[in-house]
Amino acid sequence: MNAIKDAIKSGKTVVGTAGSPSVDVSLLADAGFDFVLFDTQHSAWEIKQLQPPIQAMRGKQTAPVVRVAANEAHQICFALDAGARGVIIPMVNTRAEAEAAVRACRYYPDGNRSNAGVRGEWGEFKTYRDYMDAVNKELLIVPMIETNQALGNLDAIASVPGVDVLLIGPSDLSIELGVPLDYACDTYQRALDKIAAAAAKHGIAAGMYFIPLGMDPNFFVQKGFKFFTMPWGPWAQAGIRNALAEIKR
Ligand code: 3PY
Ligand code: MG
Repeated sequence: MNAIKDAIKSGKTVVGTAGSPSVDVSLLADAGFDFVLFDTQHSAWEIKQLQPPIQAMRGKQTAPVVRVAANEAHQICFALDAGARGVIIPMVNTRAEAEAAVRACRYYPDGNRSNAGVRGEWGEFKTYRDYMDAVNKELLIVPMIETNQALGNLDAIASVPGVDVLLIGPSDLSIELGVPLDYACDTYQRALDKIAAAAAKHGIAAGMYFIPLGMDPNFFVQKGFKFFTMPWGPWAQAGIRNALAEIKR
């Protein structure tokens, strides 16, 4: 029903990439990423313009995942009505905030998602209630851990039913820790280990929103992280360079 949720539940590593309004996201979906990210917090995507690009991914294995700009029910509702298969929620700092995010993702009786008969790209269902039940159960819900407050509430956040991943906001977390963008220092590494341990303890995944420049993704894989985004540009350029070199050799 939702391949990315199934992958996370079965302990697989998932890798996505950020789409942008100037690129046909179906090209990225066809390249084999587990998800394409629509970031409405820190990129040019507008939450109300996501339906056409998400529709363009219809029938593909790659999941559309939306980062909302804030932990607000109406933002989450826009993302889900557009057809997101996963939602990333920034700055989730407490159990109550995690619970509010999960409630906003789910229809009654599991939550308070508003319903106006708009539904995203989740395939065919016999009845509307079947769609509601499927999304309630199958949506991937990803709160971001990027503050000292969240670091102090890891168990409380990770134990909220419905939370699938603890996703680190690498730069905000480094700023909060007083080591801005110093991803290699001990303070930062200790925080990463604490988050990975909390996720493992509660049987969910830990993730890095991006891999800091110059760091090896495998370093994070070895620490137990399972959810990443990688920039597709350098990989595409490398592939094109190689193909050109083959022709021109
Ligand atoms: C962070 O680094 O804090 C993020 O949220 C990534 O965009
Ligand atoms: Mg952030």
